[in-house]
Amino acid sequence: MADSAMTLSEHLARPQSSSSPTHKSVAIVIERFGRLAVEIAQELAHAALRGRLGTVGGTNFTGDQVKKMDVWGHEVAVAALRETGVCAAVVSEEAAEPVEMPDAVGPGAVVVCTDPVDGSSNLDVNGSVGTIFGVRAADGKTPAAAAALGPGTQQLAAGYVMYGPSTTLVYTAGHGTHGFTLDRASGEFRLTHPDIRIPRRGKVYGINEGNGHTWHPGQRAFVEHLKAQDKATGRPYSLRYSGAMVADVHRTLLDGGLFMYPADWSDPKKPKAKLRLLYEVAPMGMVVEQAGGRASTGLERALDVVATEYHQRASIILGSPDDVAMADEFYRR
Ligand code: FBP
Repeated sequence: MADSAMTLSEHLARPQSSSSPTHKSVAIVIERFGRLAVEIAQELAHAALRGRLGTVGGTNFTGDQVKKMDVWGHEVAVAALRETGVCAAVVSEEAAEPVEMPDAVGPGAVVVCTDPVDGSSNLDVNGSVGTIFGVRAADGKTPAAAAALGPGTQQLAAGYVMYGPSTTLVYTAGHGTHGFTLDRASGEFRLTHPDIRIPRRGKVYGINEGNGHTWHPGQRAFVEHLKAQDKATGRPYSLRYSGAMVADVHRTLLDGGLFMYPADWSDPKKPKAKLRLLYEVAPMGMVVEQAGGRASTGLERALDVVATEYHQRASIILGSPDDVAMADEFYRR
């Protein structure tokens, strides 16, 4: 079946997508992420043989240790997006300042926010990692990257690539969420998961329980609720946590349940989140909502959070709509 399935390029070219210049650029950018994913998958498969495991030494502008694959991934992603000619700026996890691309101007120009290699802690242990992206209209802004600031509802498209046993690309351009699998022989992504619909409720939750002592009381009570024995409501839920947001979100999208990375509420006046709003939380929020799911911070809809800084952090609770609604309820108590 799959090898005759529609390719990513064919899917992006379908007539139903709007024909506005910006939407053409969205298709060009997503198609380019598809080809970039083939390159990254190849490099990941040979990283240990090419001396590309381990860190570059020192820490980056957010105090994190930087992996060699993070730096390489950033460079090839920026080069690929520049090559499209429609990308006016890139906000990347690996660059303190956005990369402006003044050659890309005009009505169709877009701004891309990306985490080129997500799940860095899995790189040296051959665990699943991913690439995440969100696309917004550049709107003639100067600097162009400023168009990335604002709520996640302004995203035109979003998606991710998961590098696991197979390489999967999932995207939404506001018309549902669709999944493709890389046919390594042809280098083409083929439609294997059309119009993904997340189950209303799940049986699995993903969270780093090691942070439990820092959680909001509502978050702690909610996780206790998920772990309580009650056959009638399908509890206890099972815990699954891969250490890479992309892998945990992908499982949640297909099987239902929850992925959560709540903020640290040790100081309730200043909750501290970990994941980044523009290139982790907002893109994944759009992907999940377009599949019938829900994405919350515990206190508000994740896509309503207004980004005022490029590397702003936000907490996230996403997944099956009934499960996320229940989490919000616990936060309100
Ligand atoms: P990066 O690896 O791109 O920095 O992403 C952050 C991340 O690795 C997520 O993919 C993952 O969900 C989370 O951090 C894991 O964090 P922790 O190790 O604290 O559980």
